[in-house]
Amino acid sequence: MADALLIFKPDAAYRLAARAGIWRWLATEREWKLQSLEWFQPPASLIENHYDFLQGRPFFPWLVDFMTALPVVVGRVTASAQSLKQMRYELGETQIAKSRPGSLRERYGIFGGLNCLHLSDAPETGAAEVKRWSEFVQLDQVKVQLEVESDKLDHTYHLRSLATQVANGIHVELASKVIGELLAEESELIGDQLEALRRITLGALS
Ligand code: DAT
Ligand code: MG
Repeated sequence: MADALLIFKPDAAYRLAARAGIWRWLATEREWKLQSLEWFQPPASLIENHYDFLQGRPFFPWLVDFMTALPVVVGRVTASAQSLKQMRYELGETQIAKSRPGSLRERYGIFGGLNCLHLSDAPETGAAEVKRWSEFVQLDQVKVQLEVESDKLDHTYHLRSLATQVANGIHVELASKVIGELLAEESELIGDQLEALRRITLGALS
C-alpha cells in the first residue's frame, strides 16, 4: 500500500459545490482509503519545500500565495500503486485547458493551475510528502466531514470563461469584477477571506 497526500486547494475548499462534487468522488473510497482529513493553513516554508521542483518558474510566487492564503483541507489516503495511478487519471492533468474531459479538474477547476486538488503522483513522492507534512499535520485521523451536496451554485464554466477573457486581456476590469461576485456566490466567505480567494484566483490569470 502506498501513502499519498491529498489537499483540497482553496478553489476547492471554499467553492462549496465544487467541494461537494470532489468529496462525493473521494468518499466512495473505491480503490483507496481516506486515513485522515483536517483543516490547516500551511506556512510558506512548507509550500516552498513541497513545490521545490517548481522554484524559479514564473508562476511560483503565485503558487505559494495560492497555497498559503487560506486554510486548506489536508489528508492522507492509502492505495495500491496502481490505484493511485487510477486516482490521478480521474483527477485529470495539471493545467485546466489540458485536463481530460470528465476528469475532476476539468469539471471543477477554473483556469491554469487553479486545479482544485493536490494528490501525490506516485508512491515515492507520496511517502516523501506525507513525511514532510506530518511534521505539521496529524495525518492519522479524519477530523472533518465534508458535505456531499451543496445549496450553492456551481459557476465553474462561467468562471472559466471570464478567466479566459482576463488572461487574454479582454474586458479585464469587468470580467474580474464578475469573477469576484461569482466566487462570493459559490462560497460562504466574507471580508478578508473572500478578498484572499479573489486575489489568488485573479493571480492565476496574469
Ligand atoms: P500536479 O498538481 O498535477 O501534480 P505539478 O506537481 O506538476 O502538477 O505542479 C504543482 C502545481 O503547480 C500544479 O497543481 C499547479 C502549479 N503549476 C504547475 N505547472 C503550472 C503551469 N504551467 N501553469 C500554472 N500553474 C502550474
Ligand atoms: Mg504534483
